Amino acid sequence: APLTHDSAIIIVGGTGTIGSSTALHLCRRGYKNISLLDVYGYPSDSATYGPSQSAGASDINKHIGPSNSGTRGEISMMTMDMWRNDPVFRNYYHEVGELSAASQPEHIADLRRSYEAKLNHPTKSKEVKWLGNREEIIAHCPHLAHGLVDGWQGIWTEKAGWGAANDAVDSVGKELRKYGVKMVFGQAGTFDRPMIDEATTRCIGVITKDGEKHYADRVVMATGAWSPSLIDLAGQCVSKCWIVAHLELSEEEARRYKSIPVVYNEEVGFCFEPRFIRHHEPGKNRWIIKLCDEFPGYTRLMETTPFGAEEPVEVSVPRSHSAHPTDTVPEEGRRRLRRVVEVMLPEFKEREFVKSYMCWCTDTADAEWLFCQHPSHPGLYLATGDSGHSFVTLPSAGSQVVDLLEGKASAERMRRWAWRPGQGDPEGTGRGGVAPKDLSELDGWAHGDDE
Ligand code: FSA
Repeated sequence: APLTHDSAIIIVGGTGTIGSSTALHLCRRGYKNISLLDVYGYPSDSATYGPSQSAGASDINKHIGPSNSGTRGEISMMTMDMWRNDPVFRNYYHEVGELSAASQPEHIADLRRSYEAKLNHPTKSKEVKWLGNREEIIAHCPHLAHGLVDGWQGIWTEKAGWGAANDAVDSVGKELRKYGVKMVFGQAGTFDRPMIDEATTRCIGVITKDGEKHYADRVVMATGAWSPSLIDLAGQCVSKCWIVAHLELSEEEARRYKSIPVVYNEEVGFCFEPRFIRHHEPGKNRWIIKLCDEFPGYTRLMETTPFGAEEPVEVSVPRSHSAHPTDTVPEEGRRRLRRVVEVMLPEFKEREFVKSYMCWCTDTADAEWLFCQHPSHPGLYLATGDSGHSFVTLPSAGSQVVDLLEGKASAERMRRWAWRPGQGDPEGTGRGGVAPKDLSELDGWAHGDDE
C-alpha cells in the first residue's frame, strides 16, 4: 500500500541517532502512526544518568562540525543550522571551536587538501583558518601551551564544537512524546525477527523477544552496530568499537579548562572540555573530561545467523557496555588513551580514569550510509551504516530516511545508499584497507562477567 500519513511505521532502534531523527522528521511531516522499539529507553526514562542505551549517541559529548564528505557533507548546512537554531537541538550544541591537527607530513598534506577544499567552498571559506605552527595553535588553544604539540599543523574551525549527546537525544524523545509516538522498550521492545508475508515476501511487521507481533506498513531498521547481526547484510557493514575514557576534575580544575576547543589529532585522539554531569544521587555530581584515542577500531567476530542467512555467517557482534558495565577496554587501548592525556592534557598525566568503555559503530566500505529497501522484502528498510561519523547528523539524518520512504530521495543519493554488497574496499573495513584487530586477540577488557 502507498505510504500515507496514517501508515503504521515501526522504527527498530528508535532511541539511537538515526532512529530518533527519523521519528522526528516523520512527525514533522505529519505521520501519525509511528512506533519506536528499542532495548533501552531515552536517557530520562532510566534511573541513572549516563550511558543507558546501546547507542553511540549515549555519550556525554560528541563532536559537532561541518563535514565535506558524501551525503553528510551535502546536508551539512542543514545539520549545522538545526544545531544552532532548532529548539529541539540548540541548547545542546556548544560552539567552542575545533582544531583538527597532525604532525606527520602525509597527514598534514591531507589536512591541507581538505582545508583548500573548504576554502573553495562558497559558504564555508570564512569559517576555517590554517594554523601552521605551534604559536598559532596555542593562540587558538591556550591550554595546549604545555602539551606535546611541536610540529603540529592543522585546520581551525570557528563554527564547530561538541554536542551533549545524551541530552540532545533525550530532547528528541520529549518532542516525540508530544507528538504521541508510541514507544516500547526493554524485552518487549527488543527486535527478534521481521514478519514476512509468504505469498508476497513483503515485510508486514516485527516480532519482539517477548513473542509479541507488531504489524506495520513500513519497518525501519535503525539498529546501528547491531544491524549486521540482526539482518544478513551480505558483509556490507562491519561493526567495530572505539574507546572512550573519562577523567574527573575538581571544580577549580574544571574552571581552568572550561570552554577549551575540541582538539582532534588523527595520530593521537581527541578530547573535549570538562562537562558537569548531574547524578540522581545527591553529592555525586562531577566534572568530567571525555577523551578518545584514534585507531582503526576493533571487531568482535562470531558465528551467528542473522535473519536472511541460510546458515551461520561470521559477523562482528557488538557487546554493549550497558549490558556489561564491568567491561573496560583492552590494555593497548588504555595505553593509547594515556598517550592522549600526556599529549593534550599533561597536567593530568598521573590521574587514573574514572571510567573507560567501548562505543560501537558500523562501517561501510565507502563510509556512506546504507539507507535502502531490503532487496528481497519490500516494506523492510535499512537505515544504518553510520561509519563512525553520524552522531553529528542527529538533527538531519532522519530527513534523508524519510525522503527515502517517501520516494523523494534523488537518484544520486539512492544509488549511493543502495544495497551494494561486494563494492569498494574488499576487506570491508572502510578505513583505507586496514584490517581491524579482533577483541578476541586482546587482553584486559572483559571483567567479572563472561558471556
Ligand atoms: O564528527 C565525527 O565524525 C566524529 S568521529 C569520532 C570517532 O571516534 C572517530 O574518530 C573514529 O575513527 C570512529 O569513526 C568512531 O568515531
